[in-house]
Amino acid sequence: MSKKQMGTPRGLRPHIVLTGKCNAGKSALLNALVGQDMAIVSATRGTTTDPVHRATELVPFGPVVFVDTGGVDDDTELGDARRKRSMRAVAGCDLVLYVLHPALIDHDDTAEIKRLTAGGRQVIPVVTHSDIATTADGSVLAAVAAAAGRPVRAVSSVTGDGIRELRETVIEELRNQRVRQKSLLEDLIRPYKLILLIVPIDLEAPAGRLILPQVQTIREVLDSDSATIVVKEREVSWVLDQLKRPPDLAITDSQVVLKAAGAIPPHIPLTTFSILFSRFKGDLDSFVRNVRLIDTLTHSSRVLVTESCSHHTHCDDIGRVKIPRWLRQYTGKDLDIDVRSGRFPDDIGGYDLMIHCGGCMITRAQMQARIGEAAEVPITNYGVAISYLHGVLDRVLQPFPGFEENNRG
Ligand SMILES: Nc1nc2c(ncn2[C@@H]2O[C@H](COP(=O)(O)OP(=O)(O)OP(=O)(O)O)[C@@H](O)[C@H]2O)c(=O)[nH]1
Ligand SMILES: [Mg+2]
Repeated sequence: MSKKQMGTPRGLRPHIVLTGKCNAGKSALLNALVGQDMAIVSATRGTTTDPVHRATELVPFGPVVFVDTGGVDDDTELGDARRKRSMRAVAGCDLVLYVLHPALIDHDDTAEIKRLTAGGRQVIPVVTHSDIATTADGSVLAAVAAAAGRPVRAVSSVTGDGIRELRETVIEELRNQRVRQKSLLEDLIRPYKLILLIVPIDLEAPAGRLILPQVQTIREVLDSDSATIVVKEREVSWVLDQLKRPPDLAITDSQVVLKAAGAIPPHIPLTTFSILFSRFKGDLDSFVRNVRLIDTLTHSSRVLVTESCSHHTHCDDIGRVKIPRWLRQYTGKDLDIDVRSGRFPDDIGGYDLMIHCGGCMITRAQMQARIGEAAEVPITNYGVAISYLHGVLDRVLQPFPGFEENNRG
């Protein structure tokens, strides 16, 4: 794999999950699709256990992540736990390849595909072993195609028959999804706009580079034939003095939003990187609605502050120290605040409010899956909460057309 492919963060790569029964040929199909022996293939049932993520290049589409999973019919002692993990991988993916063995296919597969397609998820059914003279039951195949809403593909991972065509179908689907996908600066930018980015360089800033939300924003500005000026919060007034005309939009890191709101005159639209990400990956409407629940918290309220990355990130200090401090200061209440990275705790239902990180390292589908998993617990996020706790939420929502009227509390 080239450095360039390695360099594309997982949060920007579509995730394709291979699922289906044990021994259906999921791992062999993954290897055939990417043209490499990435996954372990064997005639033993249950070879793949936990989901295995493989970042790779799907030529000629670009960087993706394939997720190879254990069989949905794993009936071993650990089967239940494994199935749950596979379901979590499926919940956060962009596309499912449902792999079928011609001799094993039955209506359990139809039911599974129906479950998977619920909510609009795209599922491509693939029958493997086309090199072996085993014919699948025609009526079940028809039911499978109907459940998936598309034809069943036939392939052989051994001879490579049908693999090129399947790869083309996968790429076409991913390209369609990309066209439908909104961008970070959707509705906010047109060519020849000047965008001011406010980026604090403090002790938490990673050495020698910018963080992903900042880089992604700069890239989108360039893609829109516009220009950015990147500046630390202390130089904002100086930069504004140098300009012949004010910037069309200012975007600040949430942590210095108060300073930015003070330095940027009210006629210049101002928002935060986190608000952009809330809209891009999460659900800005409900985050804004739910953040107002902070005002209803009492001494016995339980709050979960959670981030999707389980490794040490630059958000660590924001989630662990700053947000809990700001929350207690704002409410004046001795709140019961838990901070968790990675998976949600099992007793999620016991929380009155969840404050989630911006999810810059995960895909939109994965963020949406986490919102779904939060179920009944009202969820908002770091960026919306930080602006709210600093009293500037209405200001940073102003750049979004039509947002204020509908969502002002
Ligand atoms: N002839 C033939 N054999 C295949 C094909 N696809 C997979 N196999 C064989 O089927 C067996 C199971 O393949 P795997 O890819 O390991 O199946 P899996 O679905 O990943 O199985 P688990 O990880 O155990 O759930 C292996 O012996 C493969 O070599 C195919 O298209 N044709
Ligand atoms: Mg396998």
